[in-house]
Amino acid sequence: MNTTEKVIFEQFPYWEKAIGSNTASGKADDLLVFVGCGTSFNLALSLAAYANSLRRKAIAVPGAEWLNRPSYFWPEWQKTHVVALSRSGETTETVAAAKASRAAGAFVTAVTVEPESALARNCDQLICSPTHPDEGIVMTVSASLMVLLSLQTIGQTVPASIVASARQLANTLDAALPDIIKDRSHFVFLGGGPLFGIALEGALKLMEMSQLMTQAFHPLEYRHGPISLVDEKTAVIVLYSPDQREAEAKLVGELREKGAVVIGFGGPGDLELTVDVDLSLAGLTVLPALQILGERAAQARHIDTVSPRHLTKVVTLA
Ligand code: F1P
Repeated sequence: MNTTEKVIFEQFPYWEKAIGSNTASGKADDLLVFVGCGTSFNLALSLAAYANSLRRKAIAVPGAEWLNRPSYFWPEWQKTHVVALSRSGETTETVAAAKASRAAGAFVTAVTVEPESALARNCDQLICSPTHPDEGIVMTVSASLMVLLSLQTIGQTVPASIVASARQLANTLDAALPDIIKDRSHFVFLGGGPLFGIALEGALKLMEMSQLMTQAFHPLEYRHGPISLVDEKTAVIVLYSPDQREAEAKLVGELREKGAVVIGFGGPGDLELTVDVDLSLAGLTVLPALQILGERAAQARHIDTVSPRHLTKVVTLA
């Protein structure tokens, strides 16, 4: 077992420490702006959707965009509560966006696993929980932890039972891997609402780990052009939303007819996985399973995810 795989399966005690470690914060009428880069931006997208569903107004913006052209996203910078997500707390654009936001009068919360980082030193509120010491370049445990902590920050209760749900889901998918994705080289991740950011993260993870082309879409967007690429090389991972299950299952039927193999999280597919939490917790629950999917896809191609090509743990710009 390599270190990436070990860390993915050993993440749950860190979840247990983080559950209940922070509570809802911030003024309910301020616009929440979730900011991050890479994985942290994908998580931001999901968290903004969750916050809106809890009646906290929210948007998600990549670090460099919020730093360089905030007015294209929201006209009143100073009346915002910026939640800056960064595992390392050192990503140049995210740290600069946090500093600039504070200088403009915004309240800044940092969500990170590094309490001594530049981001931790440049925020009004620090939300932090330790991650697995062996976590490498590919972000796994800390991505889950930042979602968990941020959900609690927006007032979502995370029950202890989520650990068993997420572990079970990862193990059940893993039992079908790598066979279910054998000879598949085009991976498509579909998810709606708060699951869109998670679909993007599944796609980024698998791409970083396996160097395969991946894509992510809102489910019903997929018919509007992207479907032209589907063939026997395609694997589609569908993160079903309970309220859209019928429409999404219909799409899955069409994709299977065109040659795709489908892994359905919470709905039909060649493999149907039970997601035993509701939509409010589904994004967090599926993350470890998506991480192990990336790892198994990499192993099938004999790629070592401990040192992924062209990637570094932190992107710092001179
Ligand atoms: C963000 C990030 C990762 C990516 C890569 C470089 O880091 O872009 O998502 O996988 O390893 O860094 P951070 O700001 O969350 O530390």
